[in-house]
Amino acid sequence: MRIQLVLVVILVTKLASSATSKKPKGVVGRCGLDDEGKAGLIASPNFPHANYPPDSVCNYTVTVAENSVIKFEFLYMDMEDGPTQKLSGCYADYVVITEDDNEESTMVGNQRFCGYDTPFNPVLTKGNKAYIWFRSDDTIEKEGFVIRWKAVQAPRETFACDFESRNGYCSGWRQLEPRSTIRWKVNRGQTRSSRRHWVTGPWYDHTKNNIGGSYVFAEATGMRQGDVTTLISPYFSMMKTERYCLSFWYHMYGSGIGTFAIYEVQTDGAQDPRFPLRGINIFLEAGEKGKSWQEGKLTLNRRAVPMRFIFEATRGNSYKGDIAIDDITITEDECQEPK
Ligand SMILES: [Ca+2]
Ligand SMILES: [Ca+2]
Repeated sequence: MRIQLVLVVILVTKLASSATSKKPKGVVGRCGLDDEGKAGLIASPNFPHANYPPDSVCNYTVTVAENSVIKFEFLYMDMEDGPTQKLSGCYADYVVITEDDNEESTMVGNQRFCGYDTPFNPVLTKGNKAYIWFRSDDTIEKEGFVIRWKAVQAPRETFACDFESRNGYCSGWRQLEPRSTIRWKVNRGQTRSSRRHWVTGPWYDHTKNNIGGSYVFAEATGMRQGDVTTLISPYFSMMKTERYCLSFWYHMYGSGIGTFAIYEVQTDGAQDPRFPLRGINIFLEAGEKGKSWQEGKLTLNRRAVPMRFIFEATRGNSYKGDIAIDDITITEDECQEPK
């Protein structure tokens, strides 16, 4: 308790003070700027000589090369504080970054930026153009802000999933119905319903083929016949080449195995993956397939919009029906037949 009190005192002292970080040198702020290239600095009007004026409305744009995205870092912040820096906060003086020429559109980093010091993590755009909006109200002016922008390579798609990450599902993969009690479960070794006699599920995962490797499975125990469990992939852009190969390993061992299906979901708004409409069925297997992992490969054509994939298991007629999947990838070519 005493430690907490000391911490509160320190925090209050920090909030009450002005900016403590070092003022960046060599940058002169102005109201509005169209910047382009690989990197640069944006500072508020009058920086570093005087406070920004009241009632400022300044718009800046940054454009970088087509295949890059923009990283923004807050090098210096000394602005009128708001009650909170989240969504509705920072209503006095603030900076907002958007990717549309509209201050009300989705904010990069999901917040307005204001206040003292630089408590903000760097933020990243999804595209190669950004709009920066600075506003001040009619009272209390401060030294202002300095933001560094930099063109960086767009992050690689993280579609591939071997279920070996510490969080189980790979980044961007999730249960389609998050509140459902029926789930794809991360597991190592045999499934619970198979520990004593191997009657369902895999012995080991596919990636490592040992007790250290993980996979996910739809546990039949506790489900009723016909219950479904769904895993949805992150967005995947299929506009680069004419053909793609979706490859995955699945395991369907047990006398009560149900069905395993894959659906392709368009993300242009025509089909909303949050609703039961599953998109287009591109793969379907039913019944037992033996004790070994099976390889599934699907050649897919170029698509005009990013796609997501839903992996769905439907429970069969008994608990001896654990369906498992592992090692999902997409490669930029049509599927090759095994040699
Ligand atoms: Ca103000
Ligand atoms: Ca694995």
